[in-house]
Amino acid sequence: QVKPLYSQLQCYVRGKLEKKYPGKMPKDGTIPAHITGNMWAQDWSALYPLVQPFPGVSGVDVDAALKKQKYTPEKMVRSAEDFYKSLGMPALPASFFERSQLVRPRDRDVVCHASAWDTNLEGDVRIKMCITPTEEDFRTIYHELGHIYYYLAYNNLPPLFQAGAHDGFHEAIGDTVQLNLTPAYLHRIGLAGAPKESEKAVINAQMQLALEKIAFLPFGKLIDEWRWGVFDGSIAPQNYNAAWWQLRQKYQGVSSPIPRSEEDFDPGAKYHVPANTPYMRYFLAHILQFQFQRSLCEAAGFSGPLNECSVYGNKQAGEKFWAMLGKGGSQPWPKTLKELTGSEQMDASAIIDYFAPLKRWLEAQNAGKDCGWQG
Ligand code: X8Z
Ligand code: ZN
Repeated sequence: QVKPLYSQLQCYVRGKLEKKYPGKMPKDGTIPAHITGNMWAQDWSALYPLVQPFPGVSGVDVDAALKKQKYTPEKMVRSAEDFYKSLGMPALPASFFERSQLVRPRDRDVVCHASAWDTNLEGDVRIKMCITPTEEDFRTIYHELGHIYYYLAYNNLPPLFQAGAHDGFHEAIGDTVQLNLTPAYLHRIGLAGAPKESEKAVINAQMQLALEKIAFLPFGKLIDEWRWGVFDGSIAPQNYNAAWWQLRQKYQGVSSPIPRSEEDFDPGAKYHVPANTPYMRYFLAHILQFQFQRSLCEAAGFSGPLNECSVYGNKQAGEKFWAMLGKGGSQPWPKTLKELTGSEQMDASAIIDYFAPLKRWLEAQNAGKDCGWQG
C-alpha cells in the first residue's frame, strides 16, 4: 500500500540530488546513504532545504526558535508534557524530573539513544536522553512521553498486563502526538510564525513530514528482516554486512557511500541491533499512528483533511486515547484497535489519505522521469 508513495519520494529526492551533484550520483538509481544527512538514512529531514517544494513559502524553523528562545532540556520536556495534559492526561510525577537523565553526563560515557522506562512497574517512570535544543530532539521527547503516558495509564493493571497492546502500539503513541505538531500548534506555543494557509504551504509541510515518516518505512521493514535472517541462519556470519547492504538497496533504494566488506559491521552501528531490540514495532507504528490520529480527529469532531487536524487541547480525543492506553496488554490487540478505530485491521489507508496531496504533487513532478532503482 505505501511503496508507491515511497518510490515517488525517493525518485524526487534523487532528482534534486542529481541536480546538486551533477555526474556524481550512482547510475543504478540509488541514493548514497550519507547524503541524506542521517547516519542510517532512516530520516531525511536534513534534505528539506534542498527539496522544499515551494521555497520561500512559510518554512517552520523550530531549530532556530528553540535556540533563540534558549529552550532548556527541561523546558522542552515541559512543552511535551503540556500537550499530553491538554488532552486531560495527568502531570508527570515529580520523581520523573528528579530521576530522569535529560542531559549528557559530564563525567562518564553513556548510551544516548533515547529510551523510556517504568523502573518498578509502580510509576517510577523516567526517560534517558541527551537532549540538545534541536527540532529532532524536541520531536523525540514527544515520542518518549508516549511510552511514559502508556506506562502511567496501565500502571494499576496486574504486572503481566503492563505492556502495550502490541509493541507497535507502544511506539505509535508518542508518534501520534507528533502528528499534531502542526504549523498552527507550533505557532500557538511560540515556536513558529503565523501559519500561511495555502495549498503551497500544505505541500511544504507534507514534504517535511514525509522526509521523516515516509522515508522511514523501508528502513523500518528491513532491520528485522536482517535480524531474523541472522537468527534463522539464512544470513550467515560471513555474509552479515553484504546482506545488510542488499536489504538497504532493495527496500530503501540507498547505497553505501564507499565500498564495504565483511571487515565492516555496519548493522552494529544501529542501536537496536546490539541492544537486541526488535524493530518491526517501528514499522507497524508508522502505519498505526495515522489510524490512531484519524480516530482521535473523528472523536474531536474534526471533519477537514486529516493532515490539517491537531487535537491539542481536545478532551474528547484525550479521553478516547487514555481509555485505549489503560487497556495495556490485558486483551488481544485487535480488540483494543477496534475500540479506538472501529476496525480490527492494521491498514495503510489512513497514511495514504494523509499524504494524498503530496503524492499527487510528487507524481506530477516525476512525470516522464525514469523512477525506480536496481534492487
Ligand atoms: O529508537 C527509537 C526511539 C526510542 S524507542 C527514540 N526510534 C527508532 C529509531 O530511532 O531508530 C524512534 C523512531 C525509530
Ligand atoms: Zn520508542
